[in-house]
Amino acid sequence: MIHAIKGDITKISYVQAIVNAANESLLGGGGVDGAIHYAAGPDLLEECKTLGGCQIGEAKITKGYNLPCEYIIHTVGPRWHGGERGEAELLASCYLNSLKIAMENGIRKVAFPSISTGAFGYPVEKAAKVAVETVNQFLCDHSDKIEDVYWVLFDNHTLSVYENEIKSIRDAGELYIDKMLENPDIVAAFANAMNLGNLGVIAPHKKKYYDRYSIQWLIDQVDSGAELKFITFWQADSGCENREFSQWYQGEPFIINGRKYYTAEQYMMSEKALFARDYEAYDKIMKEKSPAECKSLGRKVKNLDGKEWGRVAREVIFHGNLGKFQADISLVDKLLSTGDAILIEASPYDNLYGSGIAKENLLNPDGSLKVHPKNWHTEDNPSKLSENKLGFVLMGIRDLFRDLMSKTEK
Ligand code: AR6
Repeated sequence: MIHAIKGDITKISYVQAIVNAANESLLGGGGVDGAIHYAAGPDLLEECKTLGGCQIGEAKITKGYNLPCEYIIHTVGPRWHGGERGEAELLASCYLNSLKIAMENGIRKVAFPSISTGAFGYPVEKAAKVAVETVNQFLCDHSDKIEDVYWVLFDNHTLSVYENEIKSIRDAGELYIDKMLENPDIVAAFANAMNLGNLGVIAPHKKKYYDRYSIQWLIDQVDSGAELKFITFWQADSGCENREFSQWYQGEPFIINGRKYYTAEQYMMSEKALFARDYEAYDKIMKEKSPAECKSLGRKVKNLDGKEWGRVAREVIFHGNLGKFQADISLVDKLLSTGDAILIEASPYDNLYGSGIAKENLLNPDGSLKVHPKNWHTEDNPSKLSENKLGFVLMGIRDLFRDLMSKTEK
């Protein structure tokens, strides 16, 4: 994906390479160049001396030395002379050549500064347009090789300009990931790679699955007198009923977008950290196998906009659980074996992802409901209606797998 974030590029640990906005000598300078040389240490200069400089628009690679990333790609941006001296083409070349070098070196995640917009005087709005369009096009052609491109921007103004540029490309439907999904060959290849036949789960369709069920839907079902069956789960320790459905369940590790996760909880908490742009927390969560630790790190994520996060949480848990189930067909079988039952995370503590009520207080011995869903709440928060988001998202995933099966059986 393409991201614009605020920060100091010398501190970024989650990419394999950062790009330096250097000058033709490659022997250091001010701005981001100075900061990179300072943080990498004097060995960087020694290696740079062997490179014989670099032309404007070209790029060369060195090791990362004391930086948290493995490599530095040095490129030389154009100086701004009013725009009539090929500045845009040269700036585009900086991005293209940097990404080519990244690809040749097996680098999948790269961070750029805002090349040329400091000492070289390139107007930020104009530079951001070239930068984002060039990288977006490159990713269209090479998304199998380059996974993430970040702009790490030092000041709020530059950040907002790059953010707006990404947004306008996305709003125009030109963002590479959306364009790729219009191509049936790519969708089919993607589906094959996931071993699921020609699956219709890609972005435009998935909302109908993760948003299909809700507490209001259940209230209406109960009120309409429909015959309903309920299946609960909570906690993942051995012996816990239907423990496979818990986000803490640890089965086969699974891969989502090239990253490995041990539990759906880890996926969710890492996404939470990314959502809040707390990359330090993200790093910690990605290194942590225990779901309990992931959750506790997730609680400490800084600068989280809880309301906004609440709006996307369903989609996030849908992705995480889809990844988890896809990694293990026996989990899919287990999910499908629940038929049309209402799935409930019967946690007495969780009124958001669960019912807020433990199984014994929620269901009668014959499996019927003891408490109407309009009265589901945790003991300590009677005024807040429980939402059972995890249960409902899992029901959406169950529908998805069922639809896929019926498509592939035809
Ligand atoms: N992390 C991220 N961005 C930074 C950092 C940092 N640590 N430090 C500065 N920036 P500039 P240029 C931002 O001048 O225009 C050097 O002397 C900065 O706020 O570094 O391509 C070279 O040796 C600005 O938004 O690069 C060349 O002679 C952006 O990085 C010349 O400057 C680029 O500013 C290159 O000029």
